[in-house]
Amino acid sequence: MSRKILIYGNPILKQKSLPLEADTAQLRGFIDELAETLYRSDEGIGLAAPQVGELVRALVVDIDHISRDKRTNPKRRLQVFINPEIVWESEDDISYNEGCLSVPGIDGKIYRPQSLILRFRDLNFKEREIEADGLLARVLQHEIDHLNGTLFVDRLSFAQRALLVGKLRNLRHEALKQDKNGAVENPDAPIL
Ligand code: QAP
Ligand code: CO
Repeated sequence: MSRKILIYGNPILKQKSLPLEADTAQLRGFIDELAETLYRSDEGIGLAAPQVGELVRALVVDIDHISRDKRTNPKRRLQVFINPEIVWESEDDISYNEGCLSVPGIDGKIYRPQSLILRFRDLNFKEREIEADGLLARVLQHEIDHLNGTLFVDRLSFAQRALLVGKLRNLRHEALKQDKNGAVENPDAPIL
């Protein structure tokens, strides 16, 4: 079953997620739902648990999901990361244009380290470590931000954000419509 993706303005996206304790049947079921939600999106390459309303430290990535031609190459390349921790990052910050399924229609240039070493658990709860750079390192940092309640728009400069105020306000109204009984923040509160 695919889940509803929470939109900018929903306060769940600002909360910190909790570590997962063990490999359980529920965890596998949930990761399947997270993956299905990512693949349903057609335009997503990464999705973190809080984006579907679960405040747990899990995320899924498929960095070729958008670029792959599904007719000639239908094979999915899903990567699952549970309780991810960045144990090393490079000193060099590079800029990259980021987007987010929870902030549809908006993108922005963000500086982040080019490469990193990540420690995490796989679906069997086995501890693993990978070195990542390029797009994978970028998406991992973006998704780990979600686990800590940070969105890429929170990392934009004041001037960059000022240009997006109108669009962000519209998204916040969408979040309110999406979650009528939920505690969505006041959609008319100032954004800057
Ligand atoms: C994170 O984001 C990411 O605005 C994953 O209208 C992406 O998959 C990190 C998406 C790029 C770094 C670089 C965005 C879909 C998907 C949109 C996504 C949209 C539809 C974003
Ligand atoms: Co995102």
